[in-house]
Amino acid sequence: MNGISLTRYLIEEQRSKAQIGADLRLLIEVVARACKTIAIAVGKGGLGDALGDAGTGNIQGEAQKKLDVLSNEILLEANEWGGHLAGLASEEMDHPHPIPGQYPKGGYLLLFDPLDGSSNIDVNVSVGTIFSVLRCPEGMTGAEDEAFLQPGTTQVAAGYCVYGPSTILVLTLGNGTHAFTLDRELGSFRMTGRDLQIPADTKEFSINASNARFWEAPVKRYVNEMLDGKEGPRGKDFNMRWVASMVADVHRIVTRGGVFLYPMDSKLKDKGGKLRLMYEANPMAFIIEQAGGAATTGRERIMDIRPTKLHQRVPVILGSKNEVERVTEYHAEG
Ligand code: AHM
Ligand code: MG
Repeated sequence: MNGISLTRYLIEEQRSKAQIGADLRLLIEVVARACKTIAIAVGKGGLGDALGDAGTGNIQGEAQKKLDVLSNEILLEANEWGGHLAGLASEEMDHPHPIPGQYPKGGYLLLFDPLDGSSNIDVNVSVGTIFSVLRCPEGMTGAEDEAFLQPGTTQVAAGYCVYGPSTILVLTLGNGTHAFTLDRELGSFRMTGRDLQIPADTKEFSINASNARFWEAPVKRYVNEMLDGKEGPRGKDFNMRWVASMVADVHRIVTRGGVFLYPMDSKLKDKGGKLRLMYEANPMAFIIEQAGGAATTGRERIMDIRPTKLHQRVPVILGSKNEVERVTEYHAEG
């Protein structure tokens, strides 16, 4: 079945398993189309006058890159008129973006980090888009923060698009995790991986080691044991990889296994963590679990968290199941 288009995959899902309706199919197609547009902007690099700072900041006090702002606009414009959404929320916007009055409204909510890994844009390293789809609760308009505050277990779809040497969309509709590579000549996404499976064991880990002195004891123990290699309690050598674009780091794990950690540390305590629950941790957790992996804060399954704030941050540990379970045990032991 390799090589079918994203459109065909979605139509077959709609037909055979009644997994998705026409609205959700349209939504995914529109997001994929927006990702193609972002891929073109990212690919132009310095030719497009899109590199560098936008000179603005987002609600989290982070400086926005021009491509952060552009990608956000591309996703908003693509999605607001189709009639499939009740509202949109983004890492780059303080509050949800309501559907403009002249357009029909639908039953879904779309959340996204339009361009994750912004620090890598100017140095030509992979960046990506992450998205999550929820149902708009009864009695809400989709313009209020509260409509979006649902645990990850309620997601109906999630995905990311990595803009690397090739552009790859990884998607779950709750029925496995699948990869689609952009055929640049045809301009369409074609399936290049069905039912991706993350190996339960791994010899590769991913963490920003410059934060080591701020980590909590269970994470220090876990990482130190890996660093001790063959001679240590793990009895094997580990390799380390850190792209600093979550999308790229997660894509490596989805492709060949591994464990990714952005754990709690003493300088992140006030914020709750580094990565955002609603449009980074939850969609990635859904994708990872659908590929046989696991995702936790160290103390709680990511998708079980009851969100209290749209821009809430959480610690994230995800990837190969046996590794995630081991870190979780270390947290439980204190
Ligand atoms: P961003 O959404 O502002 O790009 O921030 C999220 C990124 C993740 O992609 C990545 O895992 C992390 O921040 C990198 O952090 P660090 O600067 O500690 O390497
Ligand atoms: Mg991000």
